[in-house]
Amino acid sequence: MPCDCVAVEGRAPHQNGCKKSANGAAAASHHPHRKTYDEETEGAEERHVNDLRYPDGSVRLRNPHIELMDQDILYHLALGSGSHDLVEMFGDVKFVCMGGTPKRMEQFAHTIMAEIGHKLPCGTTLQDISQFSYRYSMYKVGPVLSVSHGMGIPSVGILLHELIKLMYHARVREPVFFRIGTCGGVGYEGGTVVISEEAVDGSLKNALDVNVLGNTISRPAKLDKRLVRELRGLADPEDPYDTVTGKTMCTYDFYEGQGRLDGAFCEFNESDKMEYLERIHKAGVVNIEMESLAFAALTHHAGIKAAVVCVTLLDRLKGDQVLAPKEVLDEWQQRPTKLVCRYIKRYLQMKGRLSLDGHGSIAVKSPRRFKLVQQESETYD
Ligand code: R2B
Ligand code: URA
Repeated sequence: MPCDCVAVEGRAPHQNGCKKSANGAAAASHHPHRKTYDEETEGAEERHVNDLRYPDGSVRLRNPHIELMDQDILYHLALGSGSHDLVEMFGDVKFVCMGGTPKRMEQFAHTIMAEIGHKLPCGTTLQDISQFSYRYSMYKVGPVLSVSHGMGIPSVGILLHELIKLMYHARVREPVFFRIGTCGGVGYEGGTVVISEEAVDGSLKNALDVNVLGNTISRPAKLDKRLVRELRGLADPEDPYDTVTGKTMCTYDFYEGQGRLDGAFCEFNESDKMEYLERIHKAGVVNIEMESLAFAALTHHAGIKAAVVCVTLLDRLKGDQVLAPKEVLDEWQQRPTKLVCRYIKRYLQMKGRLSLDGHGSIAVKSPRRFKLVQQESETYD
């Protein structure tokens, strides 16, 4: 039965609230079953991604229920499609950058603001958009969202469901997701930057197993190969550290799950541990962390380009404990950030959207006089 829905700006009809697709048949005619995509080539990858987008490049949800809902509350982000104008608030987003802690992602927001010359209106500051969720924090700097994801697959999984829906509600076109994080190196010393080629679980399986209604679904944990190459190409030979690519092992635990001998429990010995680490190293694993499997699997399932860039905090072939001093760890954690900033800057430069005439809410005319005024102000009680 034909309906009277109208496609808006290249998007298919039935997206926000049209009830005519409420019966399965009508919904299926607008959301035909997507082919499975265990194809190997990049061409197939591109087709997979295109299949999951509307003609204007915006994110298509693989869930027929959402468009039938009166409103969609993104509970852990303290946002909702009925309460917030998500197109107005987030429609211009291009990059969604995620990392573990709220503090680090607030810092990232300030860094990217300086890097891309984004100006806030005078007298205003960055605000945590999700502060009332008390779960994740989120900052927006022009086309960049900076969001904390917490620790582990369940935490990043919940966030990704809501961020992918946010992209859909906000009609964001061709977003790119980054995870910027920390990890243990396998054969790489602390401070090495690792760009993940793909994510594997503790038994080297390149898929995320999700238990749905009592059944296990395996979702391929693939990352965008071209994005890996582009990021690799942005590593500066002058950088005083190595930037490498390889497989990332993602585990459900930091201690026993990563073969550490220093957890509260341990039922294996040093040689069992080394045999395992050598085996995964030979299989191409270069680092171990705790989110990449869900990050790769859910972004791939949504047809969203994504990359994982981490810095190693130690070489797991040499030990278990993170021993580097705090200042050193802080500097190391800037390294993946730098690479992602270079990527975002280069993209905006190519699009002619980079403004380098200031940042924050203050425009400086003369740095020397600016400093003098600041110093003078500080001397008054
Ligand atoms: C890296 O560091 C955290 C564990 O310390 C975890 O979130 C991860 O992936
Ligand atoms: N994060 C991890 O998950 N593992 C490490 O060894 C270091 C950081």
